[in-house]
Amino acid sequence: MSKAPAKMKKKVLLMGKSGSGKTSMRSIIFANYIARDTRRLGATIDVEHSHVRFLGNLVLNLWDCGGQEAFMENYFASQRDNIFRNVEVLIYVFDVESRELEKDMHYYQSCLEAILQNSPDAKVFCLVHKMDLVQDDQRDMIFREREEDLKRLSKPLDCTCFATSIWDETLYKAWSSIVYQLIPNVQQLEANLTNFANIIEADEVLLFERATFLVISHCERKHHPDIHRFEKISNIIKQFKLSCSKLAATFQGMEVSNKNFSAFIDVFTSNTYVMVVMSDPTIPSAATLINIKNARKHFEKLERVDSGHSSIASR
Ligand SMILES: Nc1nc2c(ncn2[C@@H]2O[C@H](COP(=O)(O)OP(=O)(O)OP(=O)(O)O)[C@@H](O)[C@H]2O)c(=O)[nH]1
Ligand SMILES: [Mg+2]
Repeated sequence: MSKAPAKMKKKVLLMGKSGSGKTSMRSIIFANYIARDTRRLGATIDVEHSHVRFLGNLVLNLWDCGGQEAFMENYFASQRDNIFRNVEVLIYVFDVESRELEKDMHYYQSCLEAILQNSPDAKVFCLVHKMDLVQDDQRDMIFREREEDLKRLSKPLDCTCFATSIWDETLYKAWSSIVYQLIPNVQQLEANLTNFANIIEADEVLLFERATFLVISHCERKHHPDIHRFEKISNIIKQFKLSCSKLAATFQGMEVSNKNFSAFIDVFTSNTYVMVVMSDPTIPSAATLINIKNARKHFEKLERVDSGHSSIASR
């Protein structure tokens, strides 16, 4: 008899000044909000904890830290150990339109100091958020400037920066990348996906986490020019799935075809959806659907073994 693998909890700190958009992002990615609904969110009081089950045994322990100054001061003083201990990931959110850049940076540095002391191995991500408020042709330049400053200020820690907005797919790109770092044995998953793609002769295969629709693994066998396609698909399909559930329907899958390719999106394992893109016109849809069906069991098993092994390794 196999024992159920132990849960693996990973503490994720979400920080940044009040109104920068922390709770908005969390609600959209993990709680099925749509962007418009976030306008109704009130300021977060102290810390809001949430546990998100992600890929079976992986549990994200999100600490959404209210950013009002009185709270921030507390985090760095009386609550310091409690907040900054055992952190796996720090996500620091900057409002790109903030007019108190210096103060924002000051708080960020205090935060890094506390991280260095208490969780020196934590991974650090900075989100330059609300990019939709910046004029289109200025976005790249402004982001690069900020990124350069942040990387310099973060030393000796390394930080990865993303330009984000709740109003487009950039949010999915950032959160996919973050979550990707937390998935145990993601390389093994990717190797198996590559195998699968080769066997069925797909152009591309993607795996999405089932609840969030974040891309957690992919294999590209034929070059595709749009580097933003993953997050666009996450965004579109998640919206569609939410619309379905409002109509009391469950989204199971879909097939989209034109003269160049067919794309199949389908429920895959208990924690994932899969997308398969095929362009060989001699392979009938039915064959691909059967191939997907046959691969399920293998990936289901892989998922269980995966998380089981690594939960032992991580002790
Ligand atoms: N234009 C724009 N507005 C955003 C974006 N993200 C969030 N907002 C808005 O910003 C406001 C504040 O968002 P919250 O998520 O509550 O901010 P918070 O960081 O949680 O604030 P505290 O809980 O006080 O720390 C809301 O009205 C959101 O709709 C974005 O990407 N673009
Ligand atoms: Mg909040």
